[in-house]
Amino acid sequence: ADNVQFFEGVEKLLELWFISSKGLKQHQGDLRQIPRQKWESLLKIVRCEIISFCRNDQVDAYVLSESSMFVSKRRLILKTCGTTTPLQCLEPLLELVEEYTGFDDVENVFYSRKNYKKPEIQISPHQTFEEEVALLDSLFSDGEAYCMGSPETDCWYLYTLIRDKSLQDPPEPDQTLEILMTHLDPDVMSIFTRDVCSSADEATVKSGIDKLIPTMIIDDFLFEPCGYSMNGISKNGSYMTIHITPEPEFSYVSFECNVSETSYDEIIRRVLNTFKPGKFVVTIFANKQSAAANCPRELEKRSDYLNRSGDWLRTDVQYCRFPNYDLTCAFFSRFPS
Ligand code: PUT
Repeated sequence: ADNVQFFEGVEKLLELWFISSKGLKQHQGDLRQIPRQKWESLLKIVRCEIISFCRNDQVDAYVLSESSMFVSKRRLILKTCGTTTPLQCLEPLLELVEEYTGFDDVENVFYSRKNYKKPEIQISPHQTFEEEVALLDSLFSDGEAYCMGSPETDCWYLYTLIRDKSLQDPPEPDQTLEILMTHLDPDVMSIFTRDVCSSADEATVKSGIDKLIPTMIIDDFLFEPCGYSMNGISKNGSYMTIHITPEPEFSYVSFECNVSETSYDEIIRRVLNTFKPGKFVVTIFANKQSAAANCPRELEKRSDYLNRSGDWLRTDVQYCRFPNYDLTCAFFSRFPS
């Protein structure tokens, strides 16, 4: 209907790893030393705010009015949707980090996003990837920009630093799985409305989100009149996060986690059976130290997902080898039955 106010669910995802030029071994700094009020001021620049918080010994997890933020010793993940402006906060963020933690260098940056549904409503520098890259290039000397898929239809953009080796020796294991879904099943999406569920917890259980990675402690939020966000954290420091824009005209769901698995096949199938998307893009990053080191290759070889809730065929795939990570980005569409 024409009276439905459009919302851009597609997130901008920024992941930064900090390091000290004096080496990490003796370094006492920790991003969690940055006071809450400083994060709040920074998030004002991004045009969002904190609405919920949970933590464990390894990671602080914030649910934001527009998605999520995870803060651990030297890694920051800021994922924001709508018309937020995360790259506007980058310069003040680097200053804040140095002031409170002593980290004086960035080991790596990953800035990524899917193509927006409505780029014209975004605020500078986020209207085009070229403008985003120009800002990132003004702060980092060794960044490269990539576009996977087709800019004419569905694509996924990435900016990352290309350095010969990790500054930390040996590098710590790291991996990330992301699934970005559109054209979702309207019956599933209705769960994430106040008409159908009266609490976030009800939506989490009814949809089966609580079963996707059962070891996660969940902090969830159901928006008024609709929309849903959750963060999950587990004792070993891994996280998951899901954000849902349920309106049928522009439905969008993102799933992300960094659990260490030798195969992501099972988690991907669970996510597909839970949300039943019409289309989705999967990205897997893994470094050589990770138990998931072979997962980017595994995804590269997968040409379909044939499941109880649908058959999806691959429409495009790209495999990239970076100095410290392998990455696969694969696009799938539901096969008409
Ligand atoms: N979103 C980027 C993930 C990179 C590896 N942790």
